[in-house]
Amino acid sequence: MTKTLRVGMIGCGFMGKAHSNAWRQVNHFFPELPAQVQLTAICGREAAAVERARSLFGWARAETDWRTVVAAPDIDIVDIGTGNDTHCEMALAALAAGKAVLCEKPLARNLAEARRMLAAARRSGAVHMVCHNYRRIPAVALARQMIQAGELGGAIRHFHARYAQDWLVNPNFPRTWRLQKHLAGSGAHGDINAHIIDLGRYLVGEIKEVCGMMETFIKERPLAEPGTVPPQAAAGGRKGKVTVDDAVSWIGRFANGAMANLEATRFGLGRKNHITFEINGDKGSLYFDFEDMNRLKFYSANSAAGRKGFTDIIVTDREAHPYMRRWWPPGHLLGYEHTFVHTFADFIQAVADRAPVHPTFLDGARCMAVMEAVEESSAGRKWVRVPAVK
Ligand code: SOE
Repeated sequence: MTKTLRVGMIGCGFMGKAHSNAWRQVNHFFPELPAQVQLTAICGREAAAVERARSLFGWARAETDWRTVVAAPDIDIVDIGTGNDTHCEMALAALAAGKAVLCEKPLARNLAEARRMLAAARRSGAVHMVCHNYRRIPAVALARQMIQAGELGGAIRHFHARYAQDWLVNPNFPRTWRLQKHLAGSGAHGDINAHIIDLGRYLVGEIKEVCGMMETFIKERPLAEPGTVPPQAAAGGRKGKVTVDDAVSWIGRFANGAMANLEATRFGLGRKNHITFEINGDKGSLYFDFEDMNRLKFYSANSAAGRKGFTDIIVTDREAHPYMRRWWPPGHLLGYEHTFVHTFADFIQAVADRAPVHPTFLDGARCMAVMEAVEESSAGRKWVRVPAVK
């Protein structure tokens, strides 16, 4: 008999929408999953907004107190898609109640919180995962397979990545929670650098030491009018201090000797959600650009003389490419929303099997350890070793 897994989702903003869509689609496109998902409860602070999200996305009930969701006997999975200041408290409560937990990135505001979450996850024995959805872009999953199979050679030399957005270029963009350290933990660093650090760890390995620089270009912004979507400046023209970074650049060394070179910015004018990476090995290279996410570019040193150059792999082959047999005939492209469907499919399988699923809270905490080392490096203008997280 197919099992039922009942989901309680906390958060009904951008991630609430992306996650709701994936929970609704996952059983249709992954019919062999051993469990059927039920969209049991969606939770948000504001009753009218959460009720709107409930009816729009097809959840059975709307809640305004996350503690009710976490404690509910008819919930098996708690999905946390709220602001970063709430992740730790919610995950600890959900794990203590024996629920499986899927948590948005960054796992927490800082390494201390992430370590507490990891310890709680281990104590509970429940399945836990951080929602680094970009790992499950078919082209990225293929890149990992190719690296593991040695197609880039025996040694990786470089991981070069950039995540650029531009939504903060306007100095009148208001100071939302994402721009306040006590709520967000950090700025571009935790929000988007966390994604490319995660990709670096996934594709190349652990990062050993770092040297970074962080910048806040606009130090004060208009206060935000609470509850406005998109965020509006409050009347009265008062300003508040921005306490997180706008941009971060850093270099580092992986434990396997590869060099890292990463940049994350909310000031990449013209760049909306620009994620690129290039990986150079001693026998081949890969290049990926999220704005062309169905394509992976591959250079092989083994190509015949006179035929060398980057070739385009269109990652839509049902037989050869990760996740693609669930979707369309070759050449029919996937988008951003599919990355969540893939993530949730693997999560559901793991919950049904009671097996670990990457990226775990250990991955989330190790990512956070790299982030804290970059912050320490930037503040002290020095190289810093990444603290061990076991
Ligand atoms: C905002 O910068 C944001 O929504 C991030 O929070 C997501 O993680 C990223 O994938 C898209 O941009």
